[in-house]
Amino acid sequence: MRLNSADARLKPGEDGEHHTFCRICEAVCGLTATVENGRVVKIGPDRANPHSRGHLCVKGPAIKEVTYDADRVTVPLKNIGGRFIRTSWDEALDDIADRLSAIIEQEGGDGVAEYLGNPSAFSTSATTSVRPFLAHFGIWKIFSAATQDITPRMVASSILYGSAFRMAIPDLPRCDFLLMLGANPLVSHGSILTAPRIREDLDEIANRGAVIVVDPRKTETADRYEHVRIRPDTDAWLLAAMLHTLFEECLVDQEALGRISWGSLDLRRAIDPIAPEVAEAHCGIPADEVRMLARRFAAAAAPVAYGRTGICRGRFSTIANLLLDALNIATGRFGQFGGWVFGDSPMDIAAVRPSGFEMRDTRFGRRPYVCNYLPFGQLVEEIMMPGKGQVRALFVHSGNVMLSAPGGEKLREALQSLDLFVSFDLYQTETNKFADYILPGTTFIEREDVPLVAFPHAIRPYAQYTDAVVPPEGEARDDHVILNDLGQRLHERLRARHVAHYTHDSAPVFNPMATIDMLLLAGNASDSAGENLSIDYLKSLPHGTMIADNLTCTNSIAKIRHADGRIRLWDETLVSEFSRFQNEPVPKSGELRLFSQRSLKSINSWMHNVDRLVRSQDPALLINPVDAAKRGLADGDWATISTNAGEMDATVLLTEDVTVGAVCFPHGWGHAGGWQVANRLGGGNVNVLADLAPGDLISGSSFLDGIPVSISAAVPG
Ligand SMILES: Nc1nc2c(c(=O)[nH]1)N[C@H]1C(S)=C(S)[C@@H](COP(=O)(O)OP(=O)(O)OC[C@H]3O[C@@H](n4cnc5c(=O)[nH]c(N)nc54)[C@H](O)[C@@H]3O)O[C@H]1N2
Ligand SMILES: Nc1nc2c(c(=O)[nH]1)N[C@H]1C(S)=C(S)[C@@H](COP(=O)(O)OP(=O)(O)OC[C@H]3O[C@@H](n4cnc5c(=O)[nH]c(N)nc54)[C@H](O)[C@@H]3O)O[C@H]1N2
Ligand code: SF4
Ligand SMILES: [Mo]
Repeated sequence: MRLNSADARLKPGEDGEHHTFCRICEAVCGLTATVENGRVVKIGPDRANPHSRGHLCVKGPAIKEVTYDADRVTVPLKNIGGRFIRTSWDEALDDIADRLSAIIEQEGGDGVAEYLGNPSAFSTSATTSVRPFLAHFGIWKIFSAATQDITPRMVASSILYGSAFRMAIPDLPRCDFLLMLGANPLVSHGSILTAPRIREDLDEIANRGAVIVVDPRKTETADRYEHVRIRPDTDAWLLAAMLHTLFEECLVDQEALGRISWGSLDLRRAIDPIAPEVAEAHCGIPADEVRMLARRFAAAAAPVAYGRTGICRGRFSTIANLLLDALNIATGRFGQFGGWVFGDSPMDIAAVRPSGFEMRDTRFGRRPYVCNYLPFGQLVEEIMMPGKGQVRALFVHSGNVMLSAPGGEKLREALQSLDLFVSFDLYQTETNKFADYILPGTTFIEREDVPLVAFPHAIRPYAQYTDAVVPPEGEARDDHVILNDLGQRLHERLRARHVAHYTHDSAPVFNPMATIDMLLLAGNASDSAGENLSIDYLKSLPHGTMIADNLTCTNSIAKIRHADGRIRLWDETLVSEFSRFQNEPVPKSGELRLFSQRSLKSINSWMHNVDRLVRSQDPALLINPVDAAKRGLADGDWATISTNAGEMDATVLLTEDVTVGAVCFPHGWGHAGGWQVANRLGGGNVNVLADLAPGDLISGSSFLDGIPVSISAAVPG
């Protein structure tokens, strides 16, 4: 029965308990926010939310402190000679439209670039407006956090399934053996995997069988289950050798391979040289252990392998992701209960989008263009290299590239040389301090939304609508509201200037919830009560609704986007990548490789201005005592870490948690923006050590995990 209680819901800012959901990470936990006198006074779990059932972490409630932070930018700011001065929306948008229209008149969309930061993926306002806005004005040079965390996965999916947006997930509730590479869900709460109570799911799998975590560090997740130590950036060898063993020992499901895929012979040939002994030399995992792992995987009743960012930031990440899927496919686990499956999204965008992977002609030659994202390093080239099509204007939507992406000084120089740099953010950051304008955005409790990121990858599909809990602070505006306004002004100027290549009759108009409603209608999904999903229906259910208790799983094969409906385990584009892989020399003895770490109270480079989250955080370089002793380093010493790209100092923390030959430091630190608490914190910007050149060549993703570093004792300071 449809409840028509939409009108009974609290309006934004109305006193009482508002039910909403967190949009910091992919778990999208249900939250209850108490409003008194128009302000949020408390945020706690929404125990009646059927999806998270009361789960939350320390970060969700802290959005209250972010929303009311004295350092937050809540009015449009204009940079005048290095100082940010308050301006009006009208003045800011008029000036931006004037300058942008001049650039577009000269260079077309080629003269403008966009960087989409991580939080934009968690905002329906942003996801339904930014890309269409760019497309409307012919802007195609898009950069994104995706090249720092997922494009190799997307390229592998595009090859395998015909769509970069088809990313399979492990059916956790029904598997009994989970092999997990490069993921730490007890801290990250899952990525490309929405399961807010994931610890319970993993505990149950461990009880039924095993959870095995392959990671260079004994992470919080590895510590709770079985841990296999690996040298950073070598997962492709482990997976290749596991597959090698399965083929050699006739443990593959030939029937399933023949029925649902093409190319297994080519793939088998490509991994043939990678015996477990070869993997041992690269990964540091004994060959017998590699064989045992393969046999255990094949012998389990319902095994599945899953990997995340730790296999997306190296030099062979597309291969690693492809082989991960191949392991699932070759053992007959694709599209099976407890196996490797596509989620049941209520709106299937992947079904209508193109494959999402192409090589695109740019003024620097052909470059990977993955879901319309160019390799990050190209942003610096585009800005710095004079000539036709030079990027002179940049938009950044909720991104902090100075800390989150490679580049360091070169990137700073590029940002400073732009003619127009407009940032959409909540704060004055290390990045937008070089901007001409900072346009204040809303925090997630100030906007209406649906949990878009959770739709395709939820283990137990669910949907929810939330209104804003409170109206925006100051003059903050949603992204689509800003772009509607800017789009109108830009449209008028381009028409007035008679810009030949601008042919639109009207400005673009964005209405996020109308778009989502249309997509839900097209998706024709209903919830477990049998009601068709629509925004109106979701409005009547303040705690959200389960679409189903479990995934369908067996519909996965029908979701393959290749015309013949079969998986491609091989593609011509892989030939050169595999030859690079096969010819890669074994790591030099004594080599140290740097990789990343996340912590529970931190989210990438932000939320570091919330004192109660950061008080206890003091980022340090984790190093194994064996490696520390060779360099004469003791606990608490200062060390200098250097690479061919840069140098940074850090205190060292000796721990056997980190495998010998590897060191670990979290990203997102080294603050020097307009956030006063964050600026006082320790820790340096680890990404000054990363090179602008991509690591994984086929996807163009950045090389952030497994960077060879040298470490020596430093002078304190
Ligand atoms: N070495 C290394 N580097 C990494 C990683 C790593 O593991 N190691 N991880 C990578 C990953 S996975 C990611 S996703 C990227 C993240 O990289 P980015 O997306 O570039 O940066 P964030 O640190 O998430 O910064 C988000 C910015 O958005 C602002 N913001 C937050 N919420 C909102 C909002 O609602 N509206 C607006 N307008 N602004 C908002 C914040 O103030 C902040 O300035 O970093 C990557 N970089
Ligand atoms: N608390 C918290 N939660 C977050 C975030 C956060 O900053 N803080 N960020 C969010 C974002 S943007 C993302 S993308 C997700 C990421 O979600 P996850 O990928 O689950 O989280 P990470 O902690 O990055 O896990 C990557 C793991 O890979 C390991 N690793 C590094 N290099 C290698 C390697 O070469 N091989 C293998 N096998 N492992 C390797 C690291 O030690 C780490 O444990 O987390 C999200 N959730
Ligand atoms: S786990 Fe993620 S979604 Fe849940 S409260 Fe924490 S940050 Fe928010
Ligand atoms: Mo990410």
